Amino acid sequence: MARMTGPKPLLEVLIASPRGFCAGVDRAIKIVELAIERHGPPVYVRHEIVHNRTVVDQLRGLGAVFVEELDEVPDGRPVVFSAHGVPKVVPLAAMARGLDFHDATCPLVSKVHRQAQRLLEDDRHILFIGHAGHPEVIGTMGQVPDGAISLIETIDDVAAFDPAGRERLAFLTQTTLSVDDTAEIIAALQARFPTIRGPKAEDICYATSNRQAAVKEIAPRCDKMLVIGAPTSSNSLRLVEVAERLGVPARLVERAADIDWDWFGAPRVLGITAGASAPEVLVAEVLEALHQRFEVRASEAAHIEEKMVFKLPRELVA
Ligand code: 10D
Ligand code: SF4
Repeated sequence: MARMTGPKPLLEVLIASPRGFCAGVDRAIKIVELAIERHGPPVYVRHEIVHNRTVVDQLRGLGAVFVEELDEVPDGRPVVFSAHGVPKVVPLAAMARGLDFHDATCPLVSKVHRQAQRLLEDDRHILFIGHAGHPEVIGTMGQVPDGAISLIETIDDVAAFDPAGRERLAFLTQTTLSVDDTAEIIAALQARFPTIRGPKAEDICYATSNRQAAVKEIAPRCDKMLVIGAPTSSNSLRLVEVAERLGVPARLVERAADIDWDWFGAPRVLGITAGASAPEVLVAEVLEALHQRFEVRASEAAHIEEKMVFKLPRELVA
């Protein structure tokens, strides 16, 4: 859309609440900051601490060095494991090398890791519902030996799964999935394997489901929606899907500069939300870009309350 010279068009903006940082992301970022205070820079971080470039750049400015594998961490330097979790071999390798490590795995991801361990001890084969290649999936599947767990991405995978005589089955899920898609996959699993065991409380975390519920609540009032988050961020991508399935054209933007104004056009009501790894400063930046082109009337909508806070690792607060 070309910039206006006359009076700016009116734009009502509904800002979803909750949006943005969850308790696990808050904790992971604090762990990196505290590790830098404690050890001095550089502190290595295995994988992006959370999937957001602004967060990563800020921590890099404080002295964090981001790497993908433990091999890239020099001897004698501390390393932080990202919020998405790591396969069991990673802390073992760090210990073998005598590295100081801090685990920023979200406690809700660690809970799934413990469930996987218990199911293994109970001699059950695990069907893990998640997206191939995602670090959380690699981390959780890496809690048990290769043959003890199978990845299920779609309903077709449920039909194609060959139990090969295994009767003792159980399922677990990635924490950041689509609530609706996952319910369908679980229903298909239960229909095909009536004795399959599931988690007591579902593994999709409170932050993922609340952010999706807030989008569902505001979408019927919106003509378009912007989701602030990275293309690598599973929970952010799911928010775009939720809006689009409700018939609201939605786009993922990392920051204001990514907004495609031709696509944006001139909606009457715009919804805005942010993934669990997107800082509030990016929401403010997007609002500022809208103010430059529109007469914006912004208000918060949905109002699902969140009070979750996670404790920091003892070694960093003692
Ligand atoms: O891709 P994602 O949604 O799993 O991660 P992101 O870093 O965007 O958000 C935080 C979620 C975590 C660490 C998974 F639980
Ligand atoms: Fe933890 Fe959920 Fe946040 Fe992931 S999205 S870090 S599981 S609270």
